[in-house]
Amino acid sequence: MTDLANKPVQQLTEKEATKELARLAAEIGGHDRLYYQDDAPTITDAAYDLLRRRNNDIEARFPELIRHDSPSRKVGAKPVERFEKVRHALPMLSLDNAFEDSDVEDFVARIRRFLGSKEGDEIALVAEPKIDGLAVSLRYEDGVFVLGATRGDGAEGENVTANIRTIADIPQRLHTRKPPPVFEVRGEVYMSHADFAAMNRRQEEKGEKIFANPRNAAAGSLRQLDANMTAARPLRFFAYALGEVSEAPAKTHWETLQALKKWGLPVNPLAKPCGSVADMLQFYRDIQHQRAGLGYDIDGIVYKVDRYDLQARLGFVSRSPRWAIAHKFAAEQAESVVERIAVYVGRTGVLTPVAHIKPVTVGGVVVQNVSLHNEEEVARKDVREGDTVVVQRAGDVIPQLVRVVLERRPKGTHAYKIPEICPVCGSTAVRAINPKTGEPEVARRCTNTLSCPAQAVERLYHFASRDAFDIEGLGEKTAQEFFDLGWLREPADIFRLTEHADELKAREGWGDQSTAKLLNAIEVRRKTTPLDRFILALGIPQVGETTARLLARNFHNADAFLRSMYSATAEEELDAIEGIGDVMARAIKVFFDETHNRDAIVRLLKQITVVDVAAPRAVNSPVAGKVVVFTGTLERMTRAEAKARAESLGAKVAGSVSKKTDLVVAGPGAGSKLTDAQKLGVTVISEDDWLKKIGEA
Ligand code: D41
Repeated sequence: MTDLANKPVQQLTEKEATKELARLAAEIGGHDRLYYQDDAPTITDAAYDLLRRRNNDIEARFPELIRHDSPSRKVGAKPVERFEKVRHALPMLSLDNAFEDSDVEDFVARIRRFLGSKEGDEIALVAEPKIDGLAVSLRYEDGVFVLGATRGDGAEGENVTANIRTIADIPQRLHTRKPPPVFEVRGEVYMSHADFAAMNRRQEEKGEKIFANPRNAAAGSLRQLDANMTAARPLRFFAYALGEVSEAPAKTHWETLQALKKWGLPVNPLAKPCGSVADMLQFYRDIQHQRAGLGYDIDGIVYKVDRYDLQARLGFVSRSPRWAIAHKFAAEQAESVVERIAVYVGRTGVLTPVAHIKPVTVGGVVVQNVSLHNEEEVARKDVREGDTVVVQRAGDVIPQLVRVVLERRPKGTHAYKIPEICPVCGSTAVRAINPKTGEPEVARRCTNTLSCPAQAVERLYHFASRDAFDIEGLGEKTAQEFFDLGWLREPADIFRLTEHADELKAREGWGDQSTAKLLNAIEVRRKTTPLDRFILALGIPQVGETTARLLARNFHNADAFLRSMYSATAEEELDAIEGIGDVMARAIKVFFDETHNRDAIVRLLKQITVVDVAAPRAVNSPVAGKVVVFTGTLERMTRAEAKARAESLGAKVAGSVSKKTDLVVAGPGAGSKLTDAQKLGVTVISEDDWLKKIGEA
């Protein structure tokens, strides 16, 4: 393997190249995770760049071997300050709108008149769903993707090539042996409903911005200055037109769609040829019925004249082609009155205000609850109890509150204020500061992470998960089942599940074996879980694996850790740890200040024994575990440096000499500590001897 990793790219066989690309994808992917998610890179930037360069060189030699998960799709480039402007080789036109059936009839009649077509002559058109995303232009030169741009104002857009490369739907090369020298494709970047919901859930858990709809999410994701952010977002693409091309693949729009599909570009599967206005309106109604189940937002139907020669004759007026039109679905809106604004607590402790409105039918569905997302959103729209509001169903799925009808606001209303205590458990609810931006998160959260009923299942499941207590068999479903039975309310209950062994064995889906297996897994963890996993399991906001490990290595055992967290100086002590900033320190302190959390930890520690964690690199060091005292003037380093170095080697540095002291390092001018050491018979060495001892002389 190492031999292969060093073999010059020019000498690789195809088989070796395949192997190398697989290795590089895994390796670079791993380094990306360490860098972007854990903030803990393990190689230098230069070494990382070398891996990437090798990957790119191999791909240049064997383009057909480019992997779907290739690092070249994930960029790795530094974030840009802002996007470069690009002029579109051919302007990106806009679409005229039709709202009524008669508008569509007029559209076709206009075309017939313009072309002078005779009665009975069929004008072939293509109807396709109008994707509610954002339009982009992709440029391929000799079949290779070279430029991706947003539509912008139609004449000039932004260069988002690096971001486009991360979209798995979009091929880096056209799948054809003879690609035209220049080939521009236009289409829509969008996000599916499922991916949108999952992404918003993740955003919410991280306390980051929630997007109002898939379109905004797609736009926000595509316009990330750091392409690595885009790569983490599930964007998709449908192609629907050509831009500048040195050679068109066909003479009609329909055939072009088929060619695009063959060349590896996704084309909407619902597009359909139509021969008459009746066909077009039938298609419109068919799709309208399928709309809610499509899995992505569409906001209408686009009709296009099929033949390119006719398109050319029709030309365009101002910025819209005469040969195409968008038949919009009516925005489904209705008015209602806000009866009450209630607050719900999600599984991650986030407080979400929801407007309960007088039931109203919007697009055939009764709406009575509308999420207001967060307190900033409520303030922005200034929604109050008693207000008349306009609601709509976005993409026909999620009801939204569009605006307040201010003219109809009754007298004596008050601006809404979100409660600062959790409505479920009564604990304080706070808006944490995002460590990256220094701004408060939009989400307000209940701080009773461990025993708030609203968060219980999520927390229990997290507690037992692989990176935390690693209790196999206690997944989300089981945690929910036990919670519903009343057996599990907080982490301590996990270790009392044995009390329910007989009942469990008798339950549907459980037997002697699976019960024994689960209880055994729990017993094993009762005494084998190390401090870092324990800390991670607590679910302290902002504390991930890396921070949990840092804390564990710093405090070594649960006692010392908790004592520090409950002390008045907790924040300073945390702040002093390399890798923990003041925002993080504050978040941790808030967690331990909540008495519900303290009580839950006390109950938990009655059940389990947490295994100590050694300081890193303590092994093999000649001073590991030794208690060392520095005294006098050190000449080769500062006192702080000496202390940090000794601690990193596993020594404990004490401030005064006692029976427990193993070693005193004395420089010139040493006073009482030196005499104490001599009295107690503690070994005294010079600074030079110390450096020799730790191998740094
Ligand atoms: O699905 C769409 N959003 C869509 C947009 C589509 N299916 N076809 C389109 N066709 C055009 C022309 C006819 C001008 C090539 C479009 C758009 N334009 C368009 N998207 C945004 C502005 C214009």
